[in-house]
Amino acid sequence: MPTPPTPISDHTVPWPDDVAAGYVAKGYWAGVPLGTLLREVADSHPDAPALVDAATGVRLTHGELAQRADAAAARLLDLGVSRGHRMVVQLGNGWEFVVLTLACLRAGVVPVMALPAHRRTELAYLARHAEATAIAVPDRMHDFDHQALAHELADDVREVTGAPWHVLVAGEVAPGGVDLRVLCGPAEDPEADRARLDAGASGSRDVAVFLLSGGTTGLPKLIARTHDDYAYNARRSSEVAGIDAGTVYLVSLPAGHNFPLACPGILGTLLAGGRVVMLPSPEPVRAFATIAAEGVTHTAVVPAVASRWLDHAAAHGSDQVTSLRVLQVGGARLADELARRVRPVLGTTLQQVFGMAEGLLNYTRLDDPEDVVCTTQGRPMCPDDEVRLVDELDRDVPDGEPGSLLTRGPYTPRGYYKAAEQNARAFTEDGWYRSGDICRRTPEGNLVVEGRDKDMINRGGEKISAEEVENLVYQLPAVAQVAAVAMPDRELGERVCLYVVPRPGAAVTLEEIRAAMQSIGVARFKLPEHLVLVDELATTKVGKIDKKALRSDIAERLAAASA
Ligand code: OOB
Repeated sequence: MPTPPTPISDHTVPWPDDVAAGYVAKGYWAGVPLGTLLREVADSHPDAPALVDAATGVRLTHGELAQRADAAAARLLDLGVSRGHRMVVQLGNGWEFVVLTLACLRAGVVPVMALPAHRRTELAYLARHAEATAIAVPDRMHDFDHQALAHELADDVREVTGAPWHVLVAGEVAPGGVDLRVLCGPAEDPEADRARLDAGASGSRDVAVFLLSGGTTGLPKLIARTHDDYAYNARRSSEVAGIDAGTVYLVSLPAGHNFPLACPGILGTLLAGGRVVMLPSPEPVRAFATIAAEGVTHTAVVPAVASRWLDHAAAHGSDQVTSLRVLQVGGARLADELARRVRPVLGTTLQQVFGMAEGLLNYTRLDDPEDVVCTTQGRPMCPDDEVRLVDELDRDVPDGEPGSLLTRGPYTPRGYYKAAEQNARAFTEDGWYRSGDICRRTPEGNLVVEGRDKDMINRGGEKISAEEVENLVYQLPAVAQVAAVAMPDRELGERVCLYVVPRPGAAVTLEEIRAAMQSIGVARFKLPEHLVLVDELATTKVGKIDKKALRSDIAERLAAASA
């Protein structure tokens, strides 16, 4: 049986022992792997509905879901994909995503949560960096042949792992692939599967999933979330969002994002015995129809989607969404004016969520005064979340002043996976994560996100590293110098704007840059949407490109153009 070259624990940064002991003593870390916790829920509610795939009509009870997850886990073991192995998961929002994720948690296979938008550059990097031995993809999605790309990665990945590369496909399976729907199909011998998986269960301190960082560096970093910390993340989020066995939670954001996966998302809802409804996109007509048909009580969206839903309800009424009790909005700053429309227009309670795949989650509480809900991004969910707001020299700023947010806590790992160099910058020596968000604390202790000091572009909740885009654009011979900056946008909050200094005598257009990036194969949301050609780029006193100046320059140009 092939063994991946490196055990995950060789490259993770654990919490210090005394700190970990404190988290156990306080009950945050339950000492039970997520797969086992989910299995136990199914034992207590076997006949309760657990999963609905709104696109295909597939419906599973908690008992059926748990049995299928165990069966799929056992089939993975039979394939040679086993505890400690890594699998890139790039699936749409269908039932297979849930069964496979649970199967991985049961088998101790660590899913690397890729996004459907990722292309060759991102997938090859993730698979190599994680030393993955398997990938799960749809056959095609949005006219892209994911299956073909998954096979094309084989040589690239095997160069690193030296192990077979398994391509699991949801849909029409080409030769050489494994049929994911068969793998995730009904169990043949549930008791035997269960005994086998219980016997080989993960340790609770083992890594359960790899999440992707929003990213400020050239390549995305992997965040190793352990069973203990991620189970707490999901369970405590459920409490704060009012999730219980009667909850019907709609997933319409990409399911591999931390927000719909575990804040409380899929895992938090299943752990509470509730029902998860999977929908491929948050487009309002289908989303509203699904909310009405399934009696959805909770869902999570980004501000750009909230805005579309508000417009849709304002135009067509809110009769279809009367079951919706909590609308969580996060991933990017929600404008106060939009927030104030949620209750009157949709008739539902707004919960703002300021979170990060690295850990820390802030929520407004369901019983907070309307003013707090509409003008703040909430407060940490755990009493032992530590948050500091600091100046450039890491000194705490006075209360009420904006500062850069640093955090530690029971579900915020102390470092990225296999990234010693970045860790030295992104974490302080005593383990605080530098989120790069500039926040202010209100007198009641809520946080208001006022900006950021990290080089990232937040396009409607999709995080784009400026450095990653710049590295790609530097591959064009006509480009002498490039800077990627956020430009303000009504619909998405921000979009990618490029400032380029062309080489003498060379010309370059936005279309050429986009075409070049697409031919390399990168996620579409990273493509620049505006180009400004300049003779030189302003620099700061220390000789770095002055991004702040560029951000105000593009904002001024746009304002002048629309005046
Ligand atoms: C969520 O996670 P990521 O990892 O995609 O992005 C984290 C970053 C934060 O550092 C912050 O810059 C921004 O996204 N952000 C917000 C925000 N929520 C996230 N900025 C302003 N207001 C908010 N409410 O985006 C994420 C993870 C879990 C739950 C919700 C969102």
